[in-house]
Amino acid sequence: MKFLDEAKVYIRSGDGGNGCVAFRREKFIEFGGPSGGNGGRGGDVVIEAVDGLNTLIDYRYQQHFKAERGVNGMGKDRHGANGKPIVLKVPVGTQVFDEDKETLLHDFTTLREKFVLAQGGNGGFGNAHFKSSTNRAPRNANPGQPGEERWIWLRLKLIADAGLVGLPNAGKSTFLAAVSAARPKIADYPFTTLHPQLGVVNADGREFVLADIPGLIEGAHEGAGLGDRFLGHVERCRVLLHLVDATSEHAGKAYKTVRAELEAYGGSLTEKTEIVALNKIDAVDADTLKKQKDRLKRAAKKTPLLLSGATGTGVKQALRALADIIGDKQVTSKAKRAAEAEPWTA
Ligand SMILES: Nc1nc2c(ncn2[C@@H]2O[C@H](COP(=O)(O)OP(=O)(O)OP(=O)(O)O)[C@@H](O)[C@H]2O)c(=O)[nH]1
Ligand SMILES: [Mg+2]
Repeated sequence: MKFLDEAKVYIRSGDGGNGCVAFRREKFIEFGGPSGGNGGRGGDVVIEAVDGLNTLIDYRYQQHFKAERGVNGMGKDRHGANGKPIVLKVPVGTQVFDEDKETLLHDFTTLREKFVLAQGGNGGFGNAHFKSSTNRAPRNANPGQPGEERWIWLRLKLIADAGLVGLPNAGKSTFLAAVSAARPKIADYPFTTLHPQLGVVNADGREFVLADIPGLIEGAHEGAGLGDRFLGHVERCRVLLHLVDATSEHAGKAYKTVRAELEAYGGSLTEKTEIVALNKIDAVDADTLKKQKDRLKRAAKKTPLLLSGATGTGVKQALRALADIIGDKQVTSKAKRAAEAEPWTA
């Protein structure tokens, strides 16, 4: 498995160190007084969005993360050291959910963002702390407070501006390869693409990130094919490019199948702006093309673009249409590197 977009992780912050009960004992010094130091604070569990990561694969190998405990206080007024925090590193686009998988604890959208998942326990006071004018030899100290423990879910959602959807074999990966430096696997069988792939597109100087996801089939929301779990990756897109294969049996039905799956997935996918394109127009004769175009137009209730990812026909227009919706923005060099650094192959 090369790609992991979900992981369950156990975290525990450090317990606080105990306070200490001690008295100063030295030759020639009578009643040296209390000298028990405080316990150190336990370490926090922190989670941070870092550069250069694009999968949660690391969490396949390690699922338990514990921060250090605070050191106990000691005699001679020595305080215990604080426990070291532990930092979980995740890619930008990661969402942190509670154990129920529903309560969103944090959504990482920018680089170097940090979030404290669990605070370390406070250290206990040593008996020196309790010294007062009325109690000059206290014999009590506090225990350190326990750290917090919990299970959390990490879920990665790609941050792309535009997303490619369609049935398997519609030519999505071919399109991505034609318009970006990404080199997705392309073949004439369904489910060639097993995990999402990003590419940076340059449309007349306007740049955006395009995501190619595995094809959808009827029943994907019930797990058919590769299911619809990858649709999470297009949830944040501004616009969808829906490719329909002109060589398929019925372009209108193909379109509707995918729309039904987008609908069943929920979220706001069906409310997103959609650009519909009839793809592989180089592979059909003029009659079939007209027939398929009409069917698609009727199903989508708008005129589809005519496209061939293989020969390049209509590709520029499609990119322009996407860029018009996305608007002006520049893809940062970091996002570019992340997108094109052979994502998903850890
Ligand atoms: N003639 C023609 N063939 C195309 C075109 N685009 C893609 N193909 C072919 O169609 C087949 C499927 O292409 P892919 O790009 O792998 O399709 P996909 O939508 O990514 O498929 P999955 O990853 O399985 O969902 C390959 O054999 C491509 O060579 C096109 O514009 N014209
Ligand atoms: Mg593909």
